[in-house]
Amino acid sequence: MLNEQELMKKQVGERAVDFVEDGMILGLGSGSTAYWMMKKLGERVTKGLSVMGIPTSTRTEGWAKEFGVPLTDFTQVDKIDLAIDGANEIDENLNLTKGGGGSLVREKIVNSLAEKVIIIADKSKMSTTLGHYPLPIEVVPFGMEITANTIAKLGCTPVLRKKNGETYISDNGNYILDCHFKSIPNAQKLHEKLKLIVGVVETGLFLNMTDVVILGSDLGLEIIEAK
Ligand code: A5P
Repeated sequence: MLNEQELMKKQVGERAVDFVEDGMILGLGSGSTAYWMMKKLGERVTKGLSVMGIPTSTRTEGWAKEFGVPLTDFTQVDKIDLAIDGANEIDENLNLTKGGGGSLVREKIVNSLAEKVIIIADKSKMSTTLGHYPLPIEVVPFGMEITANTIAKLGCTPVLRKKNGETYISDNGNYILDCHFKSIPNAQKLHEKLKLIVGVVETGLFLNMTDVVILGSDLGLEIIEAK
């Protein structure tokens, strides 16, 4: 039996699959909400839907194989019709913090190429201003200490992500620094400053990229379109 939050994730994940049309090239997001989207997508494929997907993590790639969703890659396609992905925090303008699961670089490559981006999440992820969720920043392992010190000067204490007691390694072979800025009033400016730091690969700020958010709450599903 699913708890209330898991049920919400399932509902928003499945609802997003209604937006998928035959022949589409899909961006397949990562995370526990995207899991439900993948499962439903697999059911539709079994019933005859013809789509190809690009997974944003090795985990999602595994689900695609498990549920029978055909995969492709950037040697075969140069555009994506629709990306469906989760988020860690969503502000009023549908700007996001992502990367809680460590897949921010691949997610950003895929989502920025997509003609339409749908974000699936439960209501607890909404906030007026980003910053409640520590910002994941992917960095090159070499010189990571120096990169972290430079990031800290922008107003946070970077924490090197660990998993099972070991330093977490992203699908791209990099490290992730979780950076709690407390409040990010100007996400664009912060993103630009971070990208200028040598050693920073990508930030978890996904700005002006989202077209639709499907939000789950105890009152049901809400579909929010970007202004
Ligand atoms: C993965 O790196 C993230 O960007 C996920 O999309 C995000 O963490 C949402 O995951 P959940 O659906 O598990 O909350």
